[in-house]
Amino acid sequence: MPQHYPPLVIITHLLNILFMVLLGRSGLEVLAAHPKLYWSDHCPPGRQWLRLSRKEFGSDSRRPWTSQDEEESWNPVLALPGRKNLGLGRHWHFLTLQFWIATGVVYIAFAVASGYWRYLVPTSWSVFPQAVRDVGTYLTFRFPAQLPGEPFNAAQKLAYFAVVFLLAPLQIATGAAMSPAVIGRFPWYAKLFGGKQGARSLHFLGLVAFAAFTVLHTAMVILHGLPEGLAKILLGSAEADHALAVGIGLLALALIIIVQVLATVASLRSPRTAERLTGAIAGPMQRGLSRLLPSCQRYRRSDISPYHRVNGYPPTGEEYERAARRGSAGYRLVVGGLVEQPAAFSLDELRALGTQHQIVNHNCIQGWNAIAAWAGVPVARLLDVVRPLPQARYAVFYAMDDKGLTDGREGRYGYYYEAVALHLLRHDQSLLAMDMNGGPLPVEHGAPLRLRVENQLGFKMVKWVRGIELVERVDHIGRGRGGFREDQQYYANPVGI
Ligand SMILES: Nc1nc2c(c(=O)[nH]1)N[C@H]1C(S)=C(S)[C@@H](COP(=O)(O)O)O[C@H]1N2
Ligand SMILES: [Mo]
Repeated sequence: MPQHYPPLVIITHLLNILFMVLLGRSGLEVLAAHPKLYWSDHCPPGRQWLRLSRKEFGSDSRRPWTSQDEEESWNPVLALPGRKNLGLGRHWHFLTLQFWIATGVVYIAFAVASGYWRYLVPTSWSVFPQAVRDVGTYLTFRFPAQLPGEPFNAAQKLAYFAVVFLLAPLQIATGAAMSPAVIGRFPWYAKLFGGKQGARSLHFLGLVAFAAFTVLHTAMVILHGLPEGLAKILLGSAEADHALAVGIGLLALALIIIVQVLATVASLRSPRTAERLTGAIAGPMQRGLSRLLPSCQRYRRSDISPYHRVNGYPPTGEEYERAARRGSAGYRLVVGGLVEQPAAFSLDELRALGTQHQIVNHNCIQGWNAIAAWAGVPVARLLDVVRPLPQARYAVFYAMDDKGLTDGREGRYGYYYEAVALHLLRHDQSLLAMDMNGGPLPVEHGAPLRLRVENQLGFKMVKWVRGIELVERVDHIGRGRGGFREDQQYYANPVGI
């Protein structure tokens, strides 16, 4: 039988606490961006099963609202980094996720190799009735006996088994079921959890279960006698120096808290630097998923959501009003930059390139989704006409909404734009849409023309497109991060998760 508390188990346990706290706090930041949970993939406004916000918006609301108005600002003690920083919260979440999984893999590999797994995995049915009796014993304020030759009693063994082998994998599985690239490529996968919103709800309940386990587990360790416990775990014997053991324990706790404070303060004070550092580690995963998993969604007409949220207020201002008065007949899509054949297209000319129809799931970065039918011209057809030069790597989609006018109170400014890698635009379901749900594209959803890239998050799908520029690099455009939301909200580009 292996040693009861091998050093590797202790080290991975401490790292696990650190990463779980980072994951939990950054997860709350993500939740704050849309603090509502549903069981239905239509996210019907007002029909959530949980709302962690006082603000109420209904589908019949009389004043115009967009999904960004639903976002909440949560306290930086609770959320990482707090104060409406969805972009950075996501970077922290995906960065930590990789370290957390790596720690888990090391732990499991060690448990299997050393035989330690026998302490965690019930190998006989008798553990179950014994665990029930153990809980009864706990309820009479006594401690149940350990299993013979093992460090835990039956109730502990089952609880630890459930956390390591059920709860942790469930969190990973439901997390993946929220990725637009994963569910764009494998729509059946989200359905395993009752859709993306089912996965999102379960992911939140998983967090609650982790938190409940942590509170109970810590309370038990303290009740069992913290100094002896720590001496046994950290120094190998209950008789070892208690003061030393408690000292080491406090040091570990202090380190965990210091990391939280540093991560939070750095993110709030120097968001651009924090974005560059965390994004460097979280980015490859986003890029890989975006590249490898093109969307092939085929929902049915009956799947179309009765209500499709809007994000981004429609353009205002003189220039737009003048254009709107001319109507779609006067509209020209200008395509230029690194192309052999710069051109301007009317909507009819675009239609003449050949249209395509798709019923797909729209995933907003904030957390809501909705299913709609879109029709328009595949971007690949347009690229075939203008013929990008070999050095062109991105297409930049420029929009007509000046955020200083439409979203100014959030401190945002400049025209909306997004750069999308050319290889993503060549995917089958990358579309310049002119129709939605069988009718002309409504103004709030991007009339006369909006982009659809179905394995990405919603913010890449520029509405009210007025021009496209092909470029090799994006660092000279806006603040140089590849899009309005990347520049001003620290989102990632591309976004496969
Ligand atoms: N021009 C422009 N395009 C935009 C936005 C915007 O604010 N301006 N918001 C984006 C975001 S964050 C999302 S989720 C989708 C929302 O599309 P919808 O309003 O049709 O639901 O549009 C994207 N395209
Ligand atoms: Mo969004």
